[in-house]
Amino acid sequence: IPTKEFIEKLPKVELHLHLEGSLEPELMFALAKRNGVEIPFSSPDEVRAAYDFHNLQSFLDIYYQGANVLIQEQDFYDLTWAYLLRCQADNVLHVEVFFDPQTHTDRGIAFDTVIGGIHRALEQGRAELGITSQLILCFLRHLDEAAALETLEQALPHRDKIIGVGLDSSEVGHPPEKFQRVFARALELGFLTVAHAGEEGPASNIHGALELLGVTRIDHGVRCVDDADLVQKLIADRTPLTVCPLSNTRLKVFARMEDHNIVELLRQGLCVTINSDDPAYFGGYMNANFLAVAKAHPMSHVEIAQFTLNAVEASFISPAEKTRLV
Ligand code: ES4
Ligand code: ZN
Repeated sequence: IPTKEFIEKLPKVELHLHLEGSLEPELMFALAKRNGVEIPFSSPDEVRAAYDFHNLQSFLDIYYQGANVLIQEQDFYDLTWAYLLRCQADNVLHVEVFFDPQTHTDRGIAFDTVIGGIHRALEQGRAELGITSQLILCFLRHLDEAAALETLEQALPHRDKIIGVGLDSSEVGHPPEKFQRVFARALELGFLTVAHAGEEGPASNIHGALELLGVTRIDHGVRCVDDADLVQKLIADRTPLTVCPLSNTRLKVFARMEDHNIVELLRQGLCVTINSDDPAYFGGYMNANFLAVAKAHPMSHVEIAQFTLNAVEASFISPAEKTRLV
């Protein structure tokens, strides 16, 4: 049985991480003070105590509230840099990270401020830590498609910094078909596409994301098991699923890690990967997610390493760059 040391030393690639979800309570407090933003907590521990979620929406409400402390370009830099240092600690060599511009532009923060700080930290991570990265812009699916189209327009001056677009926030009630036009436009512009699907929503959202949004990767996707034909198609096409184990147990997608289907999906031949989603809110970065899965599901060393091989296969890096990682 693989040891903690094996998991810690295993090279890793993270493909499902919301930068706003890496905001640790300590940094939230420091930024609230620096920016004069009121937060309804008196200590970082009090913030942590409030992280008791019963579903996706109860988390999202607190996650959007936490993001209110991010105001200046330096704040977005500090957030991203802190995440990259955690990547270094967990032996994560490459990351493809999400950001939610609408969470900030809707509060009057300029798109340029958000991406400026994030990009500066990612470049420093490449130069000083040797961590390569890509940036994925996510549209908030609880907002309308016109707002997503407007956000895509704001991204165009930064086309060179963004590899793709994604879809996140409340899945139930906001299916992929709502965003068909904005994804078609993004594809025309040469962006890759991904979408959260089959996290809390039905397997039909996975099908919809693939057929209507042209996605090359599914974020979460664990509810694919409700549709046997879909599972066969995902296996045949090697469609990657970016699964987030601690997120899924914290948000009650699965009651216990022992009930999680990730290892079963791996053994069926799906291209499943392990990711941390919103690590500051769900209790762990990459190593913690690997360890939680390995503890609940005895696996061989080869099976655990397969999660990394799958992530390299699923990543948006060039074939030449992939050889650096494997
Ligand atoms: C998210 Cl776990 C999750 N699901 C959907 N949208 C999100 N945004 C941030 N975390
Ligand atoms: Zn997510």
